[in-house]
Parts: sequence; structure tokens; C-alpha cells
Amino acid sequence: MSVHKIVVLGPSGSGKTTYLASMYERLKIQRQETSFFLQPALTQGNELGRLYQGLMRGQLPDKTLLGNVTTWSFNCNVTTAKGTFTAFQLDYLDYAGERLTDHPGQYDPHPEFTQAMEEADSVVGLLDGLKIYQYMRDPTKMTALYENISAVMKHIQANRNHMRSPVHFILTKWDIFGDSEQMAGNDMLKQVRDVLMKFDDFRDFINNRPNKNAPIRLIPVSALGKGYMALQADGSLRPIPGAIPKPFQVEIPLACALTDKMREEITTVAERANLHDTANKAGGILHKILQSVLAGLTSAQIRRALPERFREIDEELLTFFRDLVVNEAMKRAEQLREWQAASLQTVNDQKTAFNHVLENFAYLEGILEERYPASSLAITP
Ligand SMILES: Nc1nc2c(ncn2[C@@H]2O[C@H](COP(=O)(O)OP(=O)(O)OP(=O)(O)O)[C@@H](O)[C@H]2O)c(=O)[nH]1
Ligand SMILES: [Mg+2]
Repeated sequence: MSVHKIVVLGPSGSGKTTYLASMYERLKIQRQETSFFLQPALTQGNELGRLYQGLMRGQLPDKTLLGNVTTWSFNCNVTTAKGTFTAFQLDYLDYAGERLTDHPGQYDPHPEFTQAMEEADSVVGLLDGLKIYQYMRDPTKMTALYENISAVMKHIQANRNHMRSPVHFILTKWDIFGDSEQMAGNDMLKQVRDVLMKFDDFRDFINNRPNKNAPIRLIPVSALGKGYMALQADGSLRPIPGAIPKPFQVEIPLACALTDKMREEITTVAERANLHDTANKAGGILHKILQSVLAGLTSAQIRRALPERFREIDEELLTFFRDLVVNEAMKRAEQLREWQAASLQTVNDQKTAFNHVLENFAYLEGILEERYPASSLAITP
């Protein structure tokens, strides 16, 4: 079974542990929109359950201790009348955010942390919504946001491996933005994006990535939802007594991690087919060449060149992803939903479960793009 490893990079307080707890809570049951579920090992499941029960009582997670580096492993499962099948395994690393900011070198390098960074299939940078919000209201409050951005960017840059992998940014605490009832919309996300682009580290990374074909996304999420936290006069957040969390879009980063990895692998196939003479050309031209190479490859050729864990992808889905790379075909969420519902009927082993989950992820990605077009940071030339 294949394993997909995700590392979230976020300084202390940015929301890593809360996000993990609510992502699991949201995905522990198979539903219509997310027709798969996450199953952790028993002991880890109990611990996540405790964390979430704490949230139900207004208790936020403790600051993660420096020595605690934990890989949370989940089976991504699909249940049908025929049984339960595992599509792949998901590993999520949680650790103390202090590792990223406070005096690097002061702490012993942690073997599990270092190894996870090196092996990550997807890297996610966490941007603390509260810090962004405070800066937008009062531009003198720039330091905290600056530190958040530079800590995240430094660690992404430090590992060359990730320059090729899809990089996403999760905008946490999205519930703070907008009015008290509804999650803020695309216009607010545009404003946030403009704010982030003022920071050199962020802007230069977006504009100068070596792999211009890998999407970069800014995904607003709220682990707690509207009405759970109240912003205090001193700028801090406090839980509203009796409120329960209502996670928003916490499944989207996971979905995009896999769909964008798929896109990137397909692009790499085209690059390998045509690498030596084109690699040095400017991004826009390179992209055009890759598109035409891809358009000329049969799906069988692409499949053979994919890494093993993606080789099980079925014909229709592979063509779908190839077309996304070639002409950025419009995805219609409605169509993808039907496709995805139909594929549930076909699940009867690991391979069909993998394809079903990937289709479901494509549907979720489509929802994000419809709801928040501004979430795409790097527009391919
Ligand atoms: N409004 C709002 N606040 C949130 C949300 N998620 C986290 N928070 C706030 O952010 C605080 C820190 O969250 P944690 O999940 O502990 O942050 P962390 O990244 O794990 O921090 P370390 O363990 O120190 O690395 C929480 O206590 C909440 O106050 C959210 O979705 N909405
Ligand atoms: Mg934590």
C-alpha cells in the first residue's frame, strides 16, 4: 500500500494540533461529500478523540511540547456493501512549532522531524490567520506575521526536495475574517493574498519556483468554525462558552495534496520525455512545450512512467488529470460529484478504492476553485 507523507510547517500557535484534531473529526466518518474515512491506529484514535472532546468543552490543545514529534498515521478507507478497502496510508507530522522559530540550533535536531522533512510528499505551510487579521487592521503589527512567514519559507527553501513537490499554504483561523455568521468569500481571500505578496520571502517564492507547473494554493480553513472563538479587545481569542466546533474546509488541503501531486507527476513524465533541450528555456515556453509533449503521449506511456504508487490510476481518471495539465480544463463540481458517486459502486479492492478517493479529491479541489478562485497563487503561464 502506498503512503503519502504530509508535513505542516507552522510556528507555535499557528494551529497545527487543532487542525489535526478537527481534520480527523471531520473525516472519521464516510459521508456523501467525502466518501472515504480516516482510520488511525487505536491508541492514536483515542488520543485524537480526547483532543476533540476537549474542543467540544471549550478546551483548546496544550502547546505541543518540544520533545514531542509524532507521526499520526491514518488508513484512508472506503466502505461499500462489499467491505472496507484501504486506498492508501496518510502520515501527518505534528511537533512543537517552536522548532521552526526560536533560535535554530538551540534544540537537538529531532531524528523523526528531520527524516519526515526529507521524506515529505507534500509540504504545507501554515499561515496564522489571526496574525494576518491583526496586521490588516493595524499595519504596525507586522513583526508576528513577518516571523510566521519567514519561518515557514525558510524551512520550505531549506529542503530542495520540496521545491518540486506541491506546496500549499493553509490560512488558518479563517473564521475570524468576515462577518459573524458566514465564512468570508473570495474578495477577502484576494485581500489576504495581496497582503502576503507584500512580504518579499513569500512573493519571491511564488514568482521564482523552479517548477512552474506545480500549483501553489492558499487554502482558507477553520478548524473551529464560526461562533466558536471570540476576539477579545486585547487581540487574543477566547472560546465562547457552550459553543461547539464546526470545521470548515479542513478536508481540502488533504485533497489538494494528492491531486496536485498527481498533476506534478504527470508533468514530470512530459519533462523527462523532452528534458535536455527544453529544461533551460523560460518558464512560459517550457510550459507550452510540456503541454504539447503531454498531448502527444498516450495514457499507457504516461502510466508506465509514473511512480509505482500512482500507476494504479484508471484510464479515465488519468486522462482527466492529463487534460487538466494540458489545457487547464474547467472542472465542474457537479459533474465530478456524479462521477465520484458512481465510482463508489465500483470499489472492491485497494486499487478501485485508490481511484475512488482520488476522484473524490478532484471533486473537493473543484469546490475550492469554485468557491475561492483566489486560492490559486501560481497561475501557469
Ligand atoms: N479562531 C480560531 N482559532 C484557532 C483555530 N485553530 C487554532 N486556533 C487558536 O490557535 C491556538 C493555537 O493552536 P494550536 O493548534 O495549539 O497551535 P500549534 O500550531 O499546534 O502550536 P504549537 O503546538 O505550539 O506548535 C488555539 O489555542 C486557538 O486559540 C481556528 O480554526 N479558529
Ligand atoms: Mg501543537
